[in-house]
Amino acid sequence: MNLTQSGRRRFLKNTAAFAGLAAAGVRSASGQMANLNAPPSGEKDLHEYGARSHYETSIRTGSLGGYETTPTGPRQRDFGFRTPLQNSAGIITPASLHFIVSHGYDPPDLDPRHHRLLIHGMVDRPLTFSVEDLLRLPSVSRLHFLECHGNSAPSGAPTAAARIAPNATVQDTHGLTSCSEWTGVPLSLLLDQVGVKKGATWIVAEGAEPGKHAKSIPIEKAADDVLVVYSQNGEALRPEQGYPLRLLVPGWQGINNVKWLRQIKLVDEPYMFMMETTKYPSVHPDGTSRWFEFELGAKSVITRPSGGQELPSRGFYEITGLAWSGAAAVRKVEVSTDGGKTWADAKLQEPIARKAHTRFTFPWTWKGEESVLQSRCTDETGQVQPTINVIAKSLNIEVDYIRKTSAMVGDFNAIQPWRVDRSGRIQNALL
Ligand SMILES: Nc1nc2c(c(=O)[nH]1)N[C@H]1C(S)=C(S)[C@@H](COP(=O)(O)O)O[C@H]1N2
Ligand SMILES: [Mo]
Repeated sequence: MNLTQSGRRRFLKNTAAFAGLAAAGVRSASGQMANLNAPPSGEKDLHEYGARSHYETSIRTGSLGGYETTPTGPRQRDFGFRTPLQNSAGIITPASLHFIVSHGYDPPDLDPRHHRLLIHGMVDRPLTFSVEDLLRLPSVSRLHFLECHGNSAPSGAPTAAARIAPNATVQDTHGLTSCSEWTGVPLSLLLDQVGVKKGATWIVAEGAEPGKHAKSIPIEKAADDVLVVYSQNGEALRPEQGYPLRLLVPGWQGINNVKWLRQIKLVDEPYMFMMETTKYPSVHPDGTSRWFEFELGAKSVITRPSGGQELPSRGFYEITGLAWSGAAAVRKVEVSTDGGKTWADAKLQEPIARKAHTRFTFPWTWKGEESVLQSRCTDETGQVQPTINVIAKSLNIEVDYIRKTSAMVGDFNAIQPWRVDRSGRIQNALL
């Protein structure tokens, strides 16, 4: 059976609420305009699709995966690139600099004319949606951050070394978070279309790359604020971010936000995929691990001045950074310039959106003394960003274990201290 064809017909038939739309869909005009100022052949016309000034050099840093040797044989490494937060302004991350975590694969080359999203399992009517089908449905645009829950963890060999080194930058420590305006269709609307059967308690979402990244998500969340997204910051998703469709699961660990989304199945239990059971959960010294933790905690970091930078002279500096929480909006950010002895409220910039980065600023005059700069986020639910010592205590582990373990201590949202020495050099002072 050709699911695509029949699914599409069913979609059109069952979409009673939107029956006024012509079956042919709305197409954009594709007429080519003659370019009177075409550059000599071989040269790019930067007016057709913009590029930044060649003086701007800020880039993602990371690794392309490949293989690494482990005691149990070769292992495919993750494909990970970090956002240069030290140069960030406001709260939107340009798509070109959005962080990337992909489990070993380049983005698959998916043609949006042929790509389909299938929603099936414990439903009344399984349906398939093309991108064009989704574009006809009521859309929403929302500001949300994404964050890999390994972000800022000072554990997990071999890459942790770079994150806890004294010369680590905020890109090294916190670069696995970014924030965008995402546009798409609420998943709840699609679930209404397929009709959720009683007893369906989870969804499992799967991507279209060779490794078929998949994730189990409780149905309450799926029906709450999850989006099926096709746009990022006003244009189509980038291939690295899941073109042409991804799941956006606000405030929850990055791993839930399935890219290159091709099917959602409604089921009555989590599917225990490799990534959610063995690879991603934090492992404790006693061998236990934490499964199915979803929501990211309250977190913040000073992005400027920050690790690896240098204050050229004494005098005034605006301290600035980002704060966010997976639970709610940011209520308050406090800044300390004396190693945590005293704290004062930072100013929060508008807009302050739920489950989005919030920009804070704090005026500071450096008189040449050694200083430790840090920020502390409180969200609307009252969660306060903890110190590394408080985290270790709550997990019943030693700070030293966090530093030395090759397992990842994820969801690590500790306060990040940056030490300014008398010469103005700034270093990572977490450990
Ligand atoms: N299909 C697919 N989706 C995926 C992944 C993946 O490897 N494949 N990685 C997940 C992880 S672990 C994270 S942190 C986020 C990262 O999203 P980004 O690459 O758009 O920043 O995507 C998630 N979705
Ligand atoms: Mo991740």
